[in-house]
Amino acid sequence: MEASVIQPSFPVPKESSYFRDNPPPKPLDSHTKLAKVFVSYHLHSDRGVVLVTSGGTTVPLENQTVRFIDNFSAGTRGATSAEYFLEAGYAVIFLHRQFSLLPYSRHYSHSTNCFLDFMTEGQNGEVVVNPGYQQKMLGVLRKYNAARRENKLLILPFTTVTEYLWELREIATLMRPLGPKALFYLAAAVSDFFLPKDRISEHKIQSSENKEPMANGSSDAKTSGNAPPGQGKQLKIDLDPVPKFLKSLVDGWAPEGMIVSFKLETDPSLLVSKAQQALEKYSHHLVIGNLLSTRKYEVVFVAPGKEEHWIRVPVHRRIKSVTGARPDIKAMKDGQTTEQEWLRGE
Ligand code: 9Z3
Repeated sequence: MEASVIQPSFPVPKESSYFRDNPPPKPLDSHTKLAKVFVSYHLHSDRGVVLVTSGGTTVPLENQTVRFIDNFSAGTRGATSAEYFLEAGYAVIFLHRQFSLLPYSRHYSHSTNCFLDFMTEGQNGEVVVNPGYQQKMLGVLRKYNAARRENKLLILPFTTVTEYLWELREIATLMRPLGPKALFYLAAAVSDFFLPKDRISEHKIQSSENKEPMANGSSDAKTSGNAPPGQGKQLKIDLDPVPKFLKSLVDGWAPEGMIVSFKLETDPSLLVSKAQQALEKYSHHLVIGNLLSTRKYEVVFVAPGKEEHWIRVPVHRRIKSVTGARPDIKAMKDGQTTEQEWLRGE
């Protein structure tokens, strides 16, 4: 979740107190072990290791979470980029929001076409890949198998923003021995705000009590603001700012690594200046800016001492997604590229 319009006017909590006050995710130990083995495996090879972060981060409103704040990201950028990194010879740690898109399988999931549409029944009653998809699926399958065989892809999930930050810190620290061979490609959509552990209610927030429900675990009317008469059942959410972890990443967790962050905006007039501000503030290597509405076909690279540089998908490839009617099964069987394939970056 980005918040570029309302600027917080309160002090941003320090990283150390954030990790002290917000406990680590349960699988952190097992993820750390896997990442350690993965990094050691690639440590003395020539190849770089990239941590790709991907997908949205949630902000739970209850400890036993029924409700949470989320954002739009499906993980397309991260999953697609991971494939390109693998093709370029990198080993990839793919830290992603659970159930968001994954490298390779993304070609057949989260699309308007059910994966079963890619299958058909063979002559002997066996399940086979639709002839129109054989070639492409074989290509994807080979790349996927190669990444697994060569131990080049480690997939680790997170859900909440706090889990994300714990995982990022642990993995970045483990990657430190890689020195300049470590690359951080931070495409996950990270919430700017969260509800800290000490203010989160254990149980589902109730709407039927006399006291005003609060998303901070309190039912004290003094802290709930002045609800207009008759609106006592409003839910008021009082969030804290998430610490600016990029500073910690650059200065402490991964001082020698190359760090690429993403900047998401909706207002075109803010994008480049916000990307520049991030670069000045955190002194890392590259900010890739994108707008919510055009992120599938244009991004801007902002790097220190360089002119901003736009990369755009050629217009004739874009038109397909804008004018193309939703593809029918016949067109798919004929092996034509569908709108969803275009949207997945193919
Ligand atoms: C991005 O801007 C990604 O490109 C998208 C990708 C989330 C837009 P999709 O998953 O979308 O392909 O649909 N990531 C967000 C970057 C972000 O949250 N940056 C934070 C910041 O600038 C932390 S580095 O403060």
